[in-house]
Amino acid sequence: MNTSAETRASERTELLLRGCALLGRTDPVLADLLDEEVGRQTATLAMIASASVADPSVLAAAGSAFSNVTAEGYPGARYHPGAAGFDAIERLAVERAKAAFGARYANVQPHSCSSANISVLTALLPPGGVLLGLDLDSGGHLTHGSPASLTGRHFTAVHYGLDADGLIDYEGAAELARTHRPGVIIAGASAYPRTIDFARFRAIADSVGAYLVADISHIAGLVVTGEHLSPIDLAHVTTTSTYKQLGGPRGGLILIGREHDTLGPDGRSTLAQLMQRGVFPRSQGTPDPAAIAAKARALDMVVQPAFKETTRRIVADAQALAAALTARGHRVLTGGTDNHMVLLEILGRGVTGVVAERALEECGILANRNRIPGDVKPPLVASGLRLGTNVLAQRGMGTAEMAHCARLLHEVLAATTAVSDTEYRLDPAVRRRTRTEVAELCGRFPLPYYAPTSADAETRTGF
Ligand code: DSN
Repeated sequence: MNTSAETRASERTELLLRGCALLGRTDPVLADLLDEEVGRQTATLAMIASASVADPSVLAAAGSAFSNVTAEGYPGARYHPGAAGFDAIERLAVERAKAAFGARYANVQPHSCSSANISVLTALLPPGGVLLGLDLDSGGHLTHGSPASLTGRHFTAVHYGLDADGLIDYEGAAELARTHRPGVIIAGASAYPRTIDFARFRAIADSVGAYLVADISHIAGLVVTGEHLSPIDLAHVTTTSTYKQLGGPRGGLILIGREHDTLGPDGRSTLAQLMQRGVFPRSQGTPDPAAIAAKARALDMVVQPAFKETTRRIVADAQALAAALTARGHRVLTGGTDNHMVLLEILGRGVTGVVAERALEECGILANRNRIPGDVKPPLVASGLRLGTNVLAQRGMGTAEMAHCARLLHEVLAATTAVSDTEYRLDPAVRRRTRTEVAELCGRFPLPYYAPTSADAETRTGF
């Protein structure tokens, strides 16, 4: 770093430190809540499949003075002055997104993957146009045409599901495509533990002249490192969130590979041009420059060798966790996993998903209830439990620790007695013992860089 870069870095650091000090002095209530959250996260065994932990450098970028910049439009074509610095940040984030995913086009402005999906769908479909996506109860996402979402109300949504083995019913999807002639097919899931065959989806889309949109929010990290086959050149458009597996801030991306200059449905604009307009001005106004800076930081981290190691561990850990739970008599949907996710049918053990979730949380373990195919319980109750290994792998836990985690999960569930769909009794001795073991495990595998003394974390970063 030269002297002027050092001065700027120290100004930025001083600003963050002054902000923290001011917050503590002038708003202790809020400061306490923020402090408690760091403590909670460091001491909790998070198995939320849609979560990862952002490196503190990502948090620092997200908390930068770029938060003060208002600039609609795109680099070099803004609707406000004062955006030269933001232009450079956005160009950097776009280049890093393209490099990480091997894409030819990237839009880094979506505030989330839900916003990205809405932008893409409104760019490719007319109001009322037909959309074919995975059913929510089969593991799909709200923005894949659920009636509860704008995407299910504004478009005509048709849904494919799973076969008897719990795998995506590609034949059924092809049949639905022939019958309903969708303009867009979405391949992607929020609760699906197996590899998604994007090539097969592309063949289905081509057979009916539909655009294929791949939503890789849950598996984006695995796609970057090749642990899951990439849809970038198979789909017409790919979307992802940046926080689920990329260790980034809240946000989304739109990516296009070889189809970037393919003409869209209007026959005049390329897909890349349609996506640019689909985000701004059609579905979003001002982008969030600080979040885009944080995306740039995360996108640089995911191309480092340490992240490749982390994603290998994510998959190996999930497979070990699934095997250990199966050995303890749990019903793992599809019999295992190819990604970071393990889905359990839990109602058969006499407790609902929400009861399992709450009992585990009391013990310091986070996993969320999830509806499963044929679920007889409402979404807030659910019959399944979804586990994920992103954060465990970020902590550096390996397959040996997964046997330990499986035992903890099993013991808590075995000590939980349902009183109703939402109420339960948990053996206090098991609660105490599990909390102690969770604290010990979290202490041995700290969140990298979150604890000032975790020097050994330096050797096993990944985010
Ligand atoms: N889509 C939700 C999930 O999968 O948990 C939130 O990110």
